[in-house]
Amino acid sequence: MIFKEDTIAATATAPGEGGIGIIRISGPEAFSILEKVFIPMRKKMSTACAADKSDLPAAECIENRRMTYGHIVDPQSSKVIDEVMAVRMQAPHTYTAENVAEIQCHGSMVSLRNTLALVLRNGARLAEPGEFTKRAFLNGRLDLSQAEAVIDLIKAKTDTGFDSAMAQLSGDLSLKIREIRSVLLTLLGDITVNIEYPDEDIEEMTYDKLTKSLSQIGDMIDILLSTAQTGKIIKEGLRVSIIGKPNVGKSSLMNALLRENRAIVTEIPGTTRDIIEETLNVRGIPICLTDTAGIRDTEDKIERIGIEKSRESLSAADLIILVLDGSTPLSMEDYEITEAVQGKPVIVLINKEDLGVRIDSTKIRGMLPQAQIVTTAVAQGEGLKELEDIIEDFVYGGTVKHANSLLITNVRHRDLLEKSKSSIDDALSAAHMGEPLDIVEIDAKEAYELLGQIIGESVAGDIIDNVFSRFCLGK
Ligand SMILES: Nc1nc2c(ncn2[C@@H]2O[C@H](COP(=O)(O)OP(=O)(O)OP(=O)(O)O)[C@@H](O)[C@H]2O)c(=O)[nH]1
Ligand SMILES: [Mg+2]
Repeated sequence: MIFKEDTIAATATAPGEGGIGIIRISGPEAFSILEKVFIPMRKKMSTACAADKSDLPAAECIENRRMTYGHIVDPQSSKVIDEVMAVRMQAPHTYTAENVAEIQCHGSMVSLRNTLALVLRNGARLAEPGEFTKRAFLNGRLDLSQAEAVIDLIKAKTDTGFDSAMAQLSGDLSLKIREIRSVLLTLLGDITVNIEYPDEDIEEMTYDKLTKSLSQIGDMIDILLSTAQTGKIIKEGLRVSIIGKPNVGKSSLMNALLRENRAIVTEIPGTTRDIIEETLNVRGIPICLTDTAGIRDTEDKIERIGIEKSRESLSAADLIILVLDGSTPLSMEDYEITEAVQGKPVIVLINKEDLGVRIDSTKIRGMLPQAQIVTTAVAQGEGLKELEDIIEDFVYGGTVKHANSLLITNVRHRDLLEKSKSSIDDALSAAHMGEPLDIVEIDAKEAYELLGQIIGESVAGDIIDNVFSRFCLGK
């Protein structure tokens, strides 16, 4: 890990036009660079620049953490680049824990480009993606899992995703990891004392105590891991595919869930011939919803290609909604599709309830024991709430929602938790077999190291570089 003590700068706002655009500068030269390129409106300055002190260096007219009005001026050509507000923030109480200056320009690409170029010409280096947050980590203001939460926060698509990232940023995950590590550390200490000083008058480490303590640690890791499936869905979205034979109401369902007329709906079987994909938010769960062509035997070349795509979408889905026309008895086509979803997570919709139900749900339950069954009339908006309840239940797996918004959403964290759990399991089976303490100790130590990597203790430089390379510029 190379930590260069230089001064970095970048545009912190998203590229494009906007009301304002911000240039951020961090490092030892941040203030002196600001002083070179920014001329505050001194005449209007009051207390900070008392009496007639117009000879004062610009920086002294800019109070710490106070927005100051002025102009960005090229010191070489004296050309005015933009009219701005600037602020300087004294280390260590800043985002990076270094001296930070920020310039609020007009949100024009030209102004931002020219201001940044000027800042770079006057001593700053262009920041790498994520470098500001990386400095916050290297300066000890955030641990690694908190720094990673910043990316998730920026990229969150739903309130739930945002809440979970906020929980991680505020240190909830770090706290849990430190808690597990401290229990483990106590155990490691007991083991060491028993190995090194067996004759001393100390509490003996029995195998019973050892296995109890290891199981307790394993359970703590498992509780965190149990949120990983939900966490993945909250972060990446749930892929839901609507399938069924033609004319059962698949596109009507998509439109009803989206609350807009996205897909064409007609009484003609075979209306949808291609895959239609849309993203939506069901109670904070990001969903990638696919409406497909009705599956049936057909001579139509285009429809056949569409049906092939329907089958592909079916195998890629996390959850399938199988729609049936409840007003007619099950047909051969329904049986075939039911066969295709065997063993997969599926919700069966018995639709068109308003026309009378002629499908026996016990028959469906017999064919698809894993399925949840809902009766709906999607054209009338009937049964949608129940459907959303089932989707929500599927994602949260019946576990208490919101009580603890901390979810394992990061693959790196999940990976390390799984590895540390398996080391604890190894230690546990060694203990069960009555292996010598130092054998148990090796695996327990391994778990301690792995958990440390989640929060960035005992972590190699290349992993850190990898984490921060995924940030956007200016963050
Ligand atoms: N009575 C009643 N009609 C419905 C209901 N849902 C859909 N329909 C009607 O059923 C017909 C077919 O609906 P679509 O949503 O196009 O069906 P689809 O499954 O997408 O059909 P394909 O795209 O051809 O596979 C339309 O005339 C809808 O208005 C319902 O709950 N009740
Ligand atoms: Mg359709």
